[in-house]
Amino acid sequence: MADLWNVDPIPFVGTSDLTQGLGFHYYQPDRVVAGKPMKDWLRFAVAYWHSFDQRLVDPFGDGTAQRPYDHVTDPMALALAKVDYAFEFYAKLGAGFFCFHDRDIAPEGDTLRETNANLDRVVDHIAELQADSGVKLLWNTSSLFTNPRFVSGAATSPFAEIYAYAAGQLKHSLEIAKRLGAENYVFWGGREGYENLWNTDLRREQDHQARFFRMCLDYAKEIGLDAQFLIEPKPKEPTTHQYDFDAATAIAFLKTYGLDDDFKLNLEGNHANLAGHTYQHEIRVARAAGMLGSLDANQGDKLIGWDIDEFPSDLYEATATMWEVLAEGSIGPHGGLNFDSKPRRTSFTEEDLFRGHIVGMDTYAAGLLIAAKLHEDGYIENLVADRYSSYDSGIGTTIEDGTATLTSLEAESLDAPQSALLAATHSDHLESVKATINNYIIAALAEG
Ligand code: XLS
Ligand code: NI
Ligand code: NI
Repeated sequence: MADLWNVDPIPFVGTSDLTQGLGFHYYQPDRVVAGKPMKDWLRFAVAYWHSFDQRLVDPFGDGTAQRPYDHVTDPMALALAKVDYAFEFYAKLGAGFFCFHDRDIAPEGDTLRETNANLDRVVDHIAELQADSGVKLLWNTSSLFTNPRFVSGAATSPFAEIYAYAAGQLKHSLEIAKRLGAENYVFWGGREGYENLWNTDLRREQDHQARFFRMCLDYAKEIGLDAQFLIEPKPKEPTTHQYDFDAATAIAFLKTYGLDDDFKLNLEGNHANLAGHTYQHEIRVARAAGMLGSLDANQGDKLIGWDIDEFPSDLYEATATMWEVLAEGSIGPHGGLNFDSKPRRTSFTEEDLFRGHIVGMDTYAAGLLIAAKLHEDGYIENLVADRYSSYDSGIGTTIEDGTATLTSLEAESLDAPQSALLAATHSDHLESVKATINNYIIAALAEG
């Protein structure tokens, strides 16, 4: 392996040295857990924008990042060089997938035609390295929010010229998805929302957005692109209100416009929190609708409101996430865990970029081990089955099969004593459920 990064390939070190930051303590790609190798459950992806473009800026300070390609100054040469660095990074980390926005990988020209030409040169190089390495494209997407032209949105822009430009840009992005064998294609509506309702025609903007998605589906069909389309919900930031607010809102939008058969959801931990939900909530809502597509693994900070995209380190959250994934059988039909995450500004070295991914991969590998142990024992399944068991016979069955009426249910209830009704509800023991989950976390990690 070339040595573009000043870091050796990351080894598995197990749990003997608990402080080794450049080794995996839990992640072993080929270890079989719950019937599948870890790497197939987790399908880790590196996010191009955070890992290779992001300079670690915040609203109050310049970038601090030190990257091994910083000496390259020509924008096109830099774009091409970064591809080499990126593929060596994937190999040293052992990540099988990557994700990118069109504008992450190549500089824009003055016209869309020039921009597409720049893009194609870099895509050619990516295609070569994908063929050499076997690393796959989990998804690509189009940045319809970075360039100033998208200041008022793209598919929801009040200005038809901008809408048209976005559509043209998207067309090429779908062609790239096809060329690079993308398994999914993501739509994150960064500026598809509003800043203020007084100057916004909400209904018209949503109709336009649905029309945009329909055109994308039609074009994908035309070119034979079979990537799973995904919407990534987020409630706000950069807009005051984003239309794909959360999983439930995105599902309602897709159903309203008859797009629900062709889309699933890409869910992000930090976005869930911004919407006032847990990550598990968003995943469960998507699962309930048959719409779990993929996961953007990151976490927010309890004390900071915005989307700060920390690498995930919260074991409890990773356990809940992987419990949902095990219950589902996979992360959606073609999903994976994309680290939509960046190191903190104080973690600016090359090594730190590896450390960030390592903690994320290890956290999810540990979450998988814990969740597998919970599933193996059927602890949660049994608990939930027991809690709803009154629907499995008698009056409960009549409710579920649709034969119950208000009159039949009233007859059951008129003379039922209060004490019996209250006793029937005591099946929960939520405090001991929480304690048991803690016990599973400790026991599974002790086993390693
Ligand atoms: C921003 C989003 C973005 C999407 C892809 O908050 O998470 O990074 O994942 O456009
Ligand atoms: Ni994301
Ligand atoms: Ni995000």
